[in-house]
Amino acid sequence: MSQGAFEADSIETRTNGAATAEDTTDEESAAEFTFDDVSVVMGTYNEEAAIEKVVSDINEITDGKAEVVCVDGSSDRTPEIAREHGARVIEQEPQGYGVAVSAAISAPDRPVVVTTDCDDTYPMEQLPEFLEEINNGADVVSGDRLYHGAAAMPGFNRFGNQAFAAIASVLMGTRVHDTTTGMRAYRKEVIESIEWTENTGLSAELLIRPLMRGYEIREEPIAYRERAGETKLDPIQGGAAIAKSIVKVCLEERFR
Ligand SMILES: Nc1nc2c(ncn2[C@@H]2O[C@H](COP(=O)(O)OP(=O)(O)OP(=O)(O)O)[C@@H](O)[C@H]2O)c(=O)[nH]1
Ligand SMILES: [Mg+2]
Repeated sequence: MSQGAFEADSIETRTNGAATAEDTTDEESAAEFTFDDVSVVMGTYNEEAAIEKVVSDINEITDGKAEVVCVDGSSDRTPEIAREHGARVIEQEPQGYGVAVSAAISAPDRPVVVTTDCDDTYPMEQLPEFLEEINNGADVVSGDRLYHGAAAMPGFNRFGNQAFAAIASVLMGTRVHDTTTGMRAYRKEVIESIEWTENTGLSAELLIRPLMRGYEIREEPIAYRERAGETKLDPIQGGAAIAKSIVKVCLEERFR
């Protein structure tokens, strides 16, 4: 967030202050997207405890209009349950978060892609706010779990996520508050214009590269719930991989 760059109509949403579609008279940019234009995508790896709730929430909030895509590496009933609830399932050997999410964001043809985790931590009830921010000119809307304190997040993870945001902010020269969130909305053009390289660090990369290329990024405060089912991330190994990705990606973007 650059100095004094708050949205006029909202004191909560934080923006990096880049030029927005609102600033242009381009007719295509001004078109309003609806949930018929949205795909909600996720990696799913043995998420039997959460898959039904997550897909049902999306169907309910979007009136069944948003497409749901799961890139699945499960050995449990996750893919069957996903299909029963109308999701499109793409099967893939489990190779980590970023490999799954990378395939998931590339799969849809729709112009707006939303990522989430399949663990019921993210508030699908806030999907309308994410779409509204896209319609108001954001290229990327990034859910900020830390704004409301993220009490449901384990303390170690909360500290790590604050540290990642601080490091990325210093390296980018722009204040961001949550670089590792799983819930974001992207204009598909942004995804198509950038090559992604990271695995565990993909979430941070998906924020840093667009921001450093001048896309309009807005952080939207979100509620964050306790995870259903087992975590797939080792906090020490995963944390080290994320820190390394942040430094690497920031330096690559700085010197490209
Ligand atoms: N297909 C696939 N999905 C994966 C893989 N690893 C993680 N996921 C999914 O990616 C999402 C994020 O993983 P999480 O375990 O929630 O990781 P996290 O959010 O960093 O950790 P928590 O804070 O414990 O939720 C979940 O929906 C996982 O099921 C994988 O190797 N393959
Ligand atoms: Mg998660």
